[in-house]
Amino acid sequence: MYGLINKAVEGLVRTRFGDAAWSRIRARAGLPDEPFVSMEQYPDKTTYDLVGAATEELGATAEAILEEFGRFWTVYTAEAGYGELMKSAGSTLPEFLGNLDQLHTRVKLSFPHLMPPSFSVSEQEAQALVLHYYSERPGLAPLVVGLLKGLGDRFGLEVEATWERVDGTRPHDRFRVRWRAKDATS
Ligand code: 1MF
Repeated sequence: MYGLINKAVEGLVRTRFGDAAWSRIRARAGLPDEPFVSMEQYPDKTTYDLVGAATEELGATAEAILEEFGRFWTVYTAEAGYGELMKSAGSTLPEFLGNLDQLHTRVKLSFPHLMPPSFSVSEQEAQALVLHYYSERPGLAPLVVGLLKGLGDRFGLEVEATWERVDGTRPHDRFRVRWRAKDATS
């Protein structure tokens, strides 16, 4: 994956747990003490190893770390030069989710090695929908839960999401997403 992903993991760990925690996680993942380069390609294994090392150092589950990362990513990318990209995808949660494939098509025009997942929306209601997530990369459904919650933060919504694996001709993860406006006090 593009180094931007690993930089974001580093940013999350450093801001939430400090520089020392990051040093230990990086070392435990067997990675050299060198900065990640956003536009360079890294093996997916690098990212998975970082998540694995973080579970051990922080005593948290991979699911919890992936979810936290997903939430962080929506803010991180908006601040790391992709604010316009995020804006262009929509100003409501359902609109944004319906535009995710277009968003990735746009990124891939500039960064052709992108291996984007694919999303589609079904069963849309006033405050609920079903999101289908197709990815070449295994095990990342909890990350998508975090992305949904991060988008909720972005749009002032409290988001609940449950997911299940769907087998068949096109295996994927299916999320039942529900939201309501966050009240002003929370
Ligand atoms: O293949 C990739 O490197 C890759 C990287 C990031 C593929 C997808 C993504 C984004 N995606 C990550 C989790 C899913 C992984 C998977 O199933 O394969 C999150 C998608 C997403 C969902 C909800 C809301 C927002 C989302 O992302 C917005 C986004 C997506 C891509 C980028 C930025 C924001 C992006 C921009 C530039 C990139 C790479 C990704 O590459 C760079 C970066 C800096 C300099 C040069 C190239």
